[in-house]
Amino acid sequence: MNNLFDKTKKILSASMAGMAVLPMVTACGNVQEQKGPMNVLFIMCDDHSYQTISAYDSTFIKTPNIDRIAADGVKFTNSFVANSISGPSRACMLTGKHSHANGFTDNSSSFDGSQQTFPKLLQQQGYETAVIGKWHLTSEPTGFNHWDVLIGQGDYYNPTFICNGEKVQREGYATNVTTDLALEWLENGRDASKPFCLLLHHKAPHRTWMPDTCDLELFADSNFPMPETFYDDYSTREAAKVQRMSISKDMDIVYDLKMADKDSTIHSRSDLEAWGRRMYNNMNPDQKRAWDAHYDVVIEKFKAAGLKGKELDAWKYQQYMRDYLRVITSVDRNVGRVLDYLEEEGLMDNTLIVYTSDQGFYMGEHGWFDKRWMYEESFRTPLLVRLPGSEVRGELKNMVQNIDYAPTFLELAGVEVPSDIHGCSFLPLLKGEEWKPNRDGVYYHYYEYPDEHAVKRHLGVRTETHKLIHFYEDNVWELFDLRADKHELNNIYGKPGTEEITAVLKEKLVNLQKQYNEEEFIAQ
Ligand code: SGN
Ligand code: CA
Repeated sequence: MNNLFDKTKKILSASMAGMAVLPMVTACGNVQEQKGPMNVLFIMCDDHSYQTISAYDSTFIKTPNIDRIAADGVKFTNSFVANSISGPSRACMLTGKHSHANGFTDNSSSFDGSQQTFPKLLQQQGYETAVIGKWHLTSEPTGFNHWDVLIGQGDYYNPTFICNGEKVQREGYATNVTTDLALEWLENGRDASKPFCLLLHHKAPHRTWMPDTCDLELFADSNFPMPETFYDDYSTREAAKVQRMSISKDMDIVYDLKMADKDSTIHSRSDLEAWGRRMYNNMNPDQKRAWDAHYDVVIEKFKAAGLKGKELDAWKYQQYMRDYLRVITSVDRNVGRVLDYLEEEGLMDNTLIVYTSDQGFYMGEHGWFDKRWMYEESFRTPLLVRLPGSEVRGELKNMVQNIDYAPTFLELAGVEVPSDIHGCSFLPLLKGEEWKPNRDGVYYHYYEYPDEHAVKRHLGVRTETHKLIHFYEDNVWELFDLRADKHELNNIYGKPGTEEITAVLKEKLVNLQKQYNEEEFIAQ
């Protein structure tokens, strides 16, 4: 570890090199000038629902380490994505632009790495930049001094990374390995005379929610409350009737729920069953032993129970939740390791810490797993931010979006935000100042149909009170009054009395499309 003297030297040399002078909020709300550049630690998980972060909701799990970020900072309760799926969401974050403008509209796209991104702009400002963990943008990362990323979705066990162009397979569990790599880069990899921007992006808790061996017994006796919308009949929502992300119908017993029995008497959808059995084969003998010690017992009980119908649904839900929460436990523990490191190294006072997910996720609401929809559970994403020096605490209700991260980081670093960026810096909110976003409502566009979960393409606008969605290929509209119908069960589009609000929302939608130059999709 570096000693304090070395650190003082580093900070001095950086500020003498003419780095940004950052504002700092005092206890009485005044802004003080703090010398020296602010580091950025941008932690992101894949598919981490706000329902499973105790800073938001402690129904399911306690996440004491992730909550540390909120305790010394803020939690956004209306934080949204622009396109609720991995690659597109990441491209929106990197560029600060909606999908049609950054070109990465669905997971089959390849990111044009020659375009402007916030890591590149920070790098030009003298930052040392790195991305470690999930990348999922197909092309090689650009704008990073160091990159060590999983291939595609990456594996939970013994994953292969591409480290600055070289393939490396690493033994261990992905969340631990990714954290080890991040700590190693912070400690020995970076040029410590420069401020850093580290994108620490976990694969977890993405499907198939494989826990670390040390967490397998957690929650074994827990029974989680099934959401009240689990048996939603989608009676007012046409697109929701044809999706394929139902826990009851589409969640696979062998692949998703790990019932890969050794004598192969349990069968599921043939391709998924084969994958489910293959995932196990990727483990080393110790990992397999720990896995078997847990799942073999669950498998035998499952076989003996012979469950059907609603009993089987309930079992699937519990099994899904247990594995998902075990994976979150590992994420939380590893977030704690990083925070401890920053504390030990005296970096807490000079590092902006962000915790988020590439989108929200269904924990059985509407009967679903997965994401993609503009409905709240997947459109909304967790966002916890700790800005050193700021006294602002608690909940921020302003509607922010993942296109806002890039301009926020740029403003923090003293970089002029390029005018072609769609997002809007929310740094003023973090400092307790007035925030005037450059938009009237939040715009959304999802493109990946049919793909494996059959969610129709749609776009829409959300205000603080309403949401208007257009499934434009079928010309089907949905309108929700979010105050009266928080679960979005009652589509009131076309109902008497909604003419005025519909017209207002359509105008907002068209205006946003014009603002973002997405004219080919102008709503009818
Ligand atoms: C994989 C998953 C899907 C998931 C997509 C997108 N199937 O294809 O369930 O919706 O990723 O997720 S799996 O069998 O490969 O697990 S994303 O968040 O990475 O975009
Ligand atoms: Ca994701």
